[in-house]
Amino acid sequence: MTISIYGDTGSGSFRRVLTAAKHMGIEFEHIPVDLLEGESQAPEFLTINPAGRVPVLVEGDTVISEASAINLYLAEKFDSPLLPKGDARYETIKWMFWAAEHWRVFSSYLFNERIGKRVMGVKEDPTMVEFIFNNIRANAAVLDKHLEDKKFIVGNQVTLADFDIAAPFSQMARTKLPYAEFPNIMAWQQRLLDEVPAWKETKQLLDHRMDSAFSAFGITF
Ligand SMILES: N[C@@H](CCC(=O)N[C@@H](CS)C(=O)NCC(=O)O)C(=O)O
Repeated sequence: MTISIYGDTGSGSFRRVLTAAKHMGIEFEHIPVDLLEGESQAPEFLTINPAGRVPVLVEGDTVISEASAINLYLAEKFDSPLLPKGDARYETIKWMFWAAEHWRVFSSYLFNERIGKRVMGVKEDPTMVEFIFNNIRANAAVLDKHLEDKKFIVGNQVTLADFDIAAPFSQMARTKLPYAEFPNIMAWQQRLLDEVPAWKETKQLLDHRMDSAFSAFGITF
C-alpha cells in the first residue's frame, strides 16, 4: 500500500518525517501542502487532520498526524535502528517527549514572533521574546550538558530523538535562536549534517523553500 506524506518542505515538523523516511530508505509519495497559501486550513485537508497541521501520513485506512507519532510508526514498521531496542528505546522516546514539551515549543513561539508577525506587518513583542529566550537558554543548558560526552542524543547512534530535537535548527538562520552560545549543541548539529545525508538534504530543501517564499513578500534574512 502506498505511503503518502502530506507536508510543506518549509516546515520543520515535516522535515523531521521527511528526514526519517529518507534515512530509512522508505518509498513514499510526498503530497505538497502549501502552508503559505493556507492549504493546511482548507476543508479537504481538515478532513485528514482536523488540527490543520502538517505532517500527516496516510497509508490505506491508517491516518497519523504529529511528526513523532509518524516517525515511531515508520521506524517500527521498517524495524529501523532509529528506534533502538531495549533501554535505548525508552531513552529515545524520553527525549522525544522532552523535545515536544520543553524544547520545540519555544522555537515555534519565536517563529511566530519573528517571522509570522513580520509577514503580517506586526512588530515582535519584546516581553514575549525575552520569555522565549529565557526558556530556550535554560533548556539548551540541559541539552548542552547532556551532549558533553555523546555523539548523538542517545549514545553513538542517530535516533528519532536527534531529528525531534534538531528540528528548531531549521529556522535558526531566520529566527536567530541563541544556540551558538552552546558549543556541544553546535558540534552535535554539525555532526548530524556531516553524518546523516538526509538531514543535510532536507535542510537544503527547507532553506530553498523558505528563502524563495519569503523573498516574494520582500523579506530577506
Ligand atoms: N506538534 C506537531 C506540530 C505540527 C505543526 O505545527 N505544523 C505546522 C508547520 S511546522 C503547520 O502545519 N502549521 C499550519 C497551520 O498552523 O495552519 C508535530 O510535531 O507534527
